[in-house]
Amino acid sequence: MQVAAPQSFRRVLSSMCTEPHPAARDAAERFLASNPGDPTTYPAVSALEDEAVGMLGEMTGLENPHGYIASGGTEANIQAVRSARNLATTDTPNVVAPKSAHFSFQKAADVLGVELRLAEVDANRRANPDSVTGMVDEDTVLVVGIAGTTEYGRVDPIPALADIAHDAGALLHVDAAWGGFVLPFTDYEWNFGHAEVDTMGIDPHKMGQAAVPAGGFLAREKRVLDALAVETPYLESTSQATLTGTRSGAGVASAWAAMDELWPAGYRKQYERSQANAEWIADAFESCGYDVVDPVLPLVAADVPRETVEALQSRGWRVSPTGSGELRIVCMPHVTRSMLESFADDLESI
Ligand code: 0PR
Repeated sequence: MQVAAPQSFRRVLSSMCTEPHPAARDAAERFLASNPGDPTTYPAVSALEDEAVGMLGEMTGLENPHGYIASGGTEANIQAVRSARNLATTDTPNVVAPKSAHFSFQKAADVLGVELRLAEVDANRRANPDSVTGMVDEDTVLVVGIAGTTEYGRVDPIPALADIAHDAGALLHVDAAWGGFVLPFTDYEWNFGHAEVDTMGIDPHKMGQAAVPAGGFLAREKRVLDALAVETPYLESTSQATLTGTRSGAGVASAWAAMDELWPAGYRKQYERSQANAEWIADAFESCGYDVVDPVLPLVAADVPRETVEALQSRGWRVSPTGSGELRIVCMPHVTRSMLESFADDLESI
């Protein structure tokens, strides 16, 4: 039987997935059949998971992290909401997040029976602290800040949001699913060392160059992770804090291998390459006469008309729009300068 070939990354410009690092691919293949959800039966992958969480802690300014390798940013966001809800006493919990938050918070609110309040963003597309303050009340269990938004790569004012959350008796969650592997090389204040962040999502399977599925959920305090744990009577281990039960050892092992290989020098080099590419393609859009949203992280949005986007798509470019219709290019590791040059040639000729 002929197995279908996977999608090539040669023309993929808007995805947040990428070609895994060769060491990560190799590790994923070797640990495919192990299940970190059952750590006493599969201790080798479980030990790798502990080390991977330790490395994520190092990257995010947290000395003694509590967490695990999740299936991705969606699971981390659901778990942040779930933990905050479980720790609170209100019967009518709400979560306040900026409008720029990823749609996974809608899923979290839906499955957990929590009200989601969406605050305004400012002219620079960052969460507006005044708007957040206006929405927080005694039933607020969690405030969310995004460190690298899905559509524009913006970093919210995390220290200010942490103050607002804690003044209201709520927790502060940072969604660094995409930004977490580039932000260590910038001057932004986004991590556990910069502010009183309680939980964070950070995805090795995005800029971290691990194989899918590899997300990260981190908590500063053990009690916050423990608020997620259920008893597991028929396993040798006694409790489980993850949302999934059986999960792939591939994600865990590949996250470990990618970070072992690339943190910090390899990630720094990748950030510099990606950021330079983002600035290059932003200039190319501008010289074609399009308005560009300044790439503060390696993600560019340009106001390109729909017909042009469709013409690019029909030439094989995998490009998707933002909610307001801009064409979005995410400078992931597989997005090379020569790919962008050939894209810019097509853009110009259209
Ligand atoms: N938080 C942020 C800030 C994100 O950008 C994303 C995903 C998530 C959470 C959710 O992460 P998971 O998808 O890992 O659960 N943002 C991209 C999006 O939804 C994900 C994506 C990835 C889209 C690859 C397309 C694609 O080909 O747009």
